Amino acid sequence: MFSSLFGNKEARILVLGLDNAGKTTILYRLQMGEVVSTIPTIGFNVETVQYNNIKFQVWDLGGQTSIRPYWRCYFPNTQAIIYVVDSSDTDRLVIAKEEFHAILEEEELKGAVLLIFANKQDLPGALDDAAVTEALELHKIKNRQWSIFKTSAVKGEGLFEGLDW
Ligand SMILES: Nc1nc2c(ncn2[C@@H]2O[C@H](COP(=O)(O)OP(=O)(O)OP(=O)(O)O)[C@@H](O)[C@H]2O)c(=O)[nH]1
Ligand SMILES: [Mg+2]
Repeated sequence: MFSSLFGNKEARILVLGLDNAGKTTILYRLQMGEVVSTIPTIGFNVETVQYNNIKFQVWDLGGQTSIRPYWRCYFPNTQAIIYVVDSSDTDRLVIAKEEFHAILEEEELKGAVLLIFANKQDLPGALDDAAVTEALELHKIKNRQWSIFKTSAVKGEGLFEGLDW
């Protein structure tokens, strides 16, 4: 009753992207406000992030090639995807694009809004949001809500702007 009176909402968010993109770093930056040292995620991490009257249940899944097929186990009931890209890893942007467009085809995710983080903006040579938009072919997205933000998980920049959206 309390939450219905005061408008507390809950949202289930999946954080996806290639290995080393910064997903786990982003999760703990959002949750604790700190940079934690990470190891490659085998499986998942899940944390609740309370922000602006919304309780975000944030699922961070491992991004290595061999475990990407398991992402789909987490698709049901997802309101939003945060797709994290290492903007400095230009060699793998094509793979990042292919994985992203495969996600767009998923029936269970048809209703999910799409928030893209062009992460690692602090690194020299990182592509900006316009270049990542181009590389991921975001303009091909039809009838979906999407937005892209420049982020640096290590500096703590851009992440909450994305959540605000
Ligand atoms: N310079 C810089 N490094 C970052 C940033 N975000 C993450 N990293 C680093 O990138 C490496 C990988 O970060 P993780 O958060 O473990 O990556 P992940 O996407 O969870 O990787 P998997 O669990 O293997 O899917 C770590 O060394 C992080 O410290 C960033 O914004 N800038
Ligand atoms: Mg991880």
